Amino acid sequence: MAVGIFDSGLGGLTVLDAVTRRLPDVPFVYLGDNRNAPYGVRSADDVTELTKGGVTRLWDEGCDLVILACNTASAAALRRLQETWVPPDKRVLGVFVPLIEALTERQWGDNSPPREVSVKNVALFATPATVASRAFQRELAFRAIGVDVEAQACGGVVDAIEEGDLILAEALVRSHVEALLRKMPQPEAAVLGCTHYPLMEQAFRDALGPDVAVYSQPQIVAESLADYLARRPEMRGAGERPGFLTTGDARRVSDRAIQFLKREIAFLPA
Ligand code: DGN
Repeated sequence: MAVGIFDSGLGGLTVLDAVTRRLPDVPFVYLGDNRNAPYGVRSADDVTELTKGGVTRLWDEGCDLVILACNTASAAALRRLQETWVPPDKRVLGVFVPLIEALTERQWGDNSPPREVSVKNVALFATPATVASRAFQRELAFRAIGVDVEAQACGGVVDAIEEGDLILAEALVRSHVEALLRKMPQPEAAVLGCTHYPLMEQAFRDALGPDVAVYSQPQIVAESLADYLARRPEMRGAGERPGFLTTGDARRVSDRAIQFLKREIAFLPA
């Protein structure tokens, strides 16, 4: 048994990297749906069906706990799957709740009443699909957390990173941040709500300036997962090495993975 990490492609490796550093004894299986990436431009129904396929594949690998590293999948599919599809002996968790808990200093599964939130104006940067879903705002409202969110759909950034054009990615980040700041001149916090944006974290920080607290998902998800597994040790898994699966061309995906993980890994066909 291992913990599964699902993503639309390679971006979720930023999350895998952080969780394997934080939890070196926990075995992980990573599945990238590279054949169907990117998810950011697909319909919610489409993303939900693809996510079901990926999660089922990870369950077949013995991963009773699956983390949706992909924000687009978390936004479009997670709540629907949790409510109607995930059987009681399995868990599927996403990446929004840890972010919200980090913003409000609460923990996964903590049902205490909301505390006073120290930030009031939050900027959300994400793919067009994630922004259109309003899932982040829905999860905040569900927890009765009164925060003003201004969202910016960062078209083009994922594609530029995937193509290795970091100059273009940085220019796009700057222009998306400027667009956001025109709508919300003084955010106290900025949430990077896409697997790829940790690679552009410095560009976001530079464009936002020193007064904005930047919430980047990988470390936040790793801390939340460590806390969750401390409370649910039966979900940890044991004894297997991390594995990398892809629905795409395994050799090509392995070649591109180094950009995200900074070390060589070999993907196997899912
Ligand atoms: N993994 C996606 C996300 O976090 O939203 C980004 C890549 C994509 O499928 N658009």
